[in-house]
Amino acid sequence: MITSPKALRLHLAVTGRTNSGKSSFVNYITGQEVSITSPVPGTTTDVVEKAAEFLPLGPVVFLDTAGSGDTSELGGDRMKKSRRVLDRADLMFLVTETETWGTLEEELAREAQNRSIPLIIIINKTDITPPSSVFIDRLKKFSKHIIPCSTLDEKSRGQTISSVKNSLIEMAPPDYLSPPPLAEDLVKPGGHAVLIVPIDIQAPKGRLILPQVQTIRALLDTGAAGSVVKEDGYSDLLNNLNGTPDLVICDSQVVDQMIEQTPPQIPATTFSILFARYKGDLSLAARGAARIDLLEEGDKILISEACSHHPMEDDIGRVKIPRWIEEYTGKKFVWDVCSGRDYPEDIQSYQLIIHCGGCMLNRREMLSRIEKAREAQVPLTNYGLAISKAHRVIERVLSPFSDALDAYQNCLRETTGGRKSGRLFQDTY
Ligand SMILES: Nc1nc2c(ncn2[C@@H]2O[C@H](COP(=O)(O)OP(=O)(O)OP(=O)(O)O)[C@@H](O)[C@H]2O)c(=O)[nH]1
Ligand SMILES: [Mg+2]
Repeated sequence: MITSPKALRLHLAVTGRTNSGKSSFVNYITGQEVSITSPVPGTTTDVVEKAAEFLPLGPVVFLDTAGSGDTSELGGDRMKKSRRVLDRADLMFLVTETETWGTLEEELAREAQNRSIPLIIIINKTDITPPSSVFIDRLKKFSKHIIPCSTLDEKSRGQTISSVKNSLIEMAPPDYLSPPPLAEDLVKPGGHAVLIVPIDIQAPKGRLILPQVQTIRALLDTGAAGSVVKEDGYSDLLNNLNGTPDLVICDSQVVDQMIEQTPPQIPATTFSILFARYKGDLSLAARGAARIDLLEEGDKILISEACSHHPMEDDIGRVKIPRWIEEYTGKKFVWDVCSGRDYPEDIQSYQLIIHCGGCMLNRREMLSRIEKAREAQVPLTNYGLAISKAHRVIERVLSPFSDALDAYQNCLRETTGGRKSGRLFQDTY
């Protein structure tokens, strides 16, 4: 993602009074000493760009500006340059110290408002003076996103980064959150994909489920063809095809059977894995799946299902996934299920979250769930990956996605030697 074209990065302007800690804030959040900081006001004399990758959100670039309120000779010019930065800002951080909020900050906040640039206020240097509730209340009329921070406090860094990310997920423009391709990059115009769709008791009457419909639509939009077949007709279909398909996509529940019948040179994956990428972050989910090998007897696992359907006999989330994971690991776990909108607030007691494809969630909500898991330090994977892992075919179904496959294999390498700390997350990230 570091190679993402600049235009696709979310541009984050960092403004505020000189010496408020703008450059320190950028360094603190990105973890890299790029912007020069110093106690001399007016240190940053030009706009310093710092590209970073904000998982699960995507690529961003911080635009660290020269401080406002600079009384040195060149200050006026610098201020103009800094203001010009707002022409390309998708979002603005206004860095202030406690109780130093004045005309200058109000002007900057108003400028953001006039230009419809979403604003996040960072109250920095809380180690010197923690903000009073009166002060915070005063700022609320400018933004509901107010984040206190001290860039000297290494212990709180993770928490501050999470708060920043949560605000970004909430405020980023919708086109930035527009999803990566579903299958359009895997099947080119004129290409052909085979879709394996079991019609069992869980299949709704008279229709197909959303991931299947959306995948067919994506193929049509690309100008590719799709053949849809039940699992028991797959082998015959393959034999009768002229040539080989560009991709085979199956329902996760028949993934073992699909892989058995698919020659190794044909790229193959599952609907759920396509959705892990489309709605969230496939590499992160792949790393989460690698952590299944580190689970220990009695660990708590959360199954999270975005839609609330009536649980059926042999339900995928409630029965099949727990059974397959326990068979694969040879261990027993404590399983909880949440469904619909009620993603639990308190997820810290879990060692792993297995999320559905999220076809009923928008990307913003899925990303925010992923971020919550990261904040609580719980690895997260998805149905398709967990099932493929349990059936020992995960590398095969990840092979169309080289980044995610690398992420999985690297993570797996780190797992050899077993769990090192009490919590799985520590070993994961
Ligand atoms: N105590 C304390 N000092 C801080 C904090 N953040 C930054 N500083 C210090 O404040 C001074 C200014 O920090 P910079 O990051 O250079 O501030 P800036 O806003 O980029 O300044 P200009 O580029 O000159 O406008 C430096 O001496 C920092 O070490 C903090 O959270 N707490
Ligand atoms: Mg600076």
